[in-house]
Amino acid sequence: MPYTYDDQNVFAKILRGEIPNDTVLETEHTLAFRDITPQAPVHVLVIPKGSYVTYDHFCAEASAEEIVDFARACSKICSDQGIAADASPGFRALTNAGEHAVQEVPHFHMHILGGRPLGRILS
Ligand code: D5M
Repeated sequence: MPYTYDDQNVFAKILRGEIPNDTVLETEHTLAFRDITPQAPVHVLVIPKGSYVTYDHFCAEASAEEIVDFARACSKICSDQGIAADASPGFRALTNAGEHAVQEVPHFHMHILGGRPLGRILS
């Protein structure tokens, strides 16, 4: 199934500066901001600036430069937020893709959560 990007989604509006956000990191290809309904003391959403719907869409079509920029941004956020696994009890990074995962916002985003025990999620 082709990926169809809806440029009216809330993260597209954030990227265009149409609605505010609580930015924690911005790079050439990536923006990270605090989730509006945080599920943990640290809950950051990391998004590519490009128009990708899901993780698999991003990995299939983004350039290597975009992918490395995104991955390094995730790592830096963990360090900056004090949840990197080498210096703390760690974090969770997860992404919801599509209907079965109940993806609410159709612009690829990685949730980074930490600052409390997070339990098990695989079911
Ligand atoms: O998660 C989508 C996430 O996006 C959810 O945790 C709320 C968050 N959200 C929605 N609108 C905003 C704004 N305006 N700022 C910050 N965070 C927001 P999903 O994985 O798609 O279910």
